[in-house]
Amino acid sequence: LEEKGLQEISVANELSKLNEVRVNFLGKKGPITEVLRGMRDLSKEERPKVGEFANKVRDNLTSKLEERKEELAQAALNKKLAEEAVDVTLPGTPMKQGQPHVIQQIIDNLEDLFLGMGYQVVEGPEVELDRYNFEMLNLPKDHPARDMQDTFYITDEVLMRSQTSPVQARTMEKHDFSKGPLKMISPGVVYRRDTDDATHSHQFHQIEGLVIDKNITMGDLKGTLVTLAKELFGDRFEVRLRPSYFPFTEPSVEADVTCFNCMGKGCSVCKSTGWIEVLGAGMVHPNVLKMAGVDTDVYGGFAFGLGPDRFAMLRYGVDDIRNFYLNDVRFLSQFNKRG
Ligand code: FA5
Repeated sequence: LEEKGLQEISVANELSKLNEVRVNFLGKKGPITEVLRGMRDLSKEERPKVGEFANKVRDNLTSKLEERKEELAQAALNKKLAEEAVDVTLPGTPMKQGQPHVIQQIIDNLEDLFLGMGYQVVEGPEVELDRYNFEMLNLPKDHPARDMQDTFYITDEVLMRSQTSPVQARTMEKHDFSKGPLKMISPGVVYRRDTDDATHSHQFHQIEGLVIDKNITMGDLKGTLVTLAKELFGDRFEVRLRPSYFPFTEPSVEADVTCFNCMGKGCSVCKSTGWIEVLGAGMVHPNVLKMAGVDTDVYGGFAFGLGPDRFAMLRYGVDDIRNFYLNDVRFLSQFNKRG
């Protein structure tokens, strides 16, 4: 019986089979239990001998069962580990990589350029006070030029900024000129009640630029704008400065770049002018400097505000600004620098 039990234990190759063997041999209805139960019919002399023998067989089978159980558990674990092993030499599954939005790429590019020229990058709030968005920029409450930027008002005094120029006013006000000149750019989102069309969006980006120092001239402004245009477009496009009007600069200019769509011939994108307006600029108005507490006998400066959305259109030949805001990955992934 013992031998048969041991034999069955050694060939049981699954835990369930092993359990069957245990029930068959050691269970309540098994032969060993039966022998132990039959002891009362034995004589006094036989009882201890048979008892001892039966117990030995039971203990032996029990310990072998335990051993085999361990073995099977170990084998199952080994099998599982082998199955789950990762073959590190197999090629991986390619993962789609995201990238900054194309307009952010233009902003990053310009930030790098201006940081290299010693400018600092400053951010300002999108929900702005009328005071910074208009008043400190030489646009008192009833100034007719406020109509140039149709603005989303939240209350009489609070609005969605219509330009990044309020960051100029905020930064000038805080700057300590005894520590050196002020050179800053400020990228960000601005809002206007403009009707959306191919070149206008009600929410778009601007980058403000401001330099305040001694002996700043219009020549410094022009040099800076040409450097900027060359960086983004290379020599393919022409830049022209046109006299313009902004309440916060005097004199003021607007810069146009050759229309990418018709290369200057005139088409629907540029409304037949051959040019696309990309920025406004000028020499900072003395009133603006004075309101920010800058000594106009010593300091002067230039400022510009450009539209990265329009720059992105020009650089990549995108004929409708609204494409940038639809968030269609098929469109946006064309501008994946990582390929
Ligand atoms: C301004 O906003 C002035 N703050 C710029 C400035 C700064 C002038 C400092 C002088 C000194 P303007 O309204 O022209 O100016 O807008 C500047 C640029 O923003 C435009 O040249 C154009 O590129 C872009 N822009 C204006 N309106 C829209 C619009 N609705 N959608 C997309 N881009 C726009």
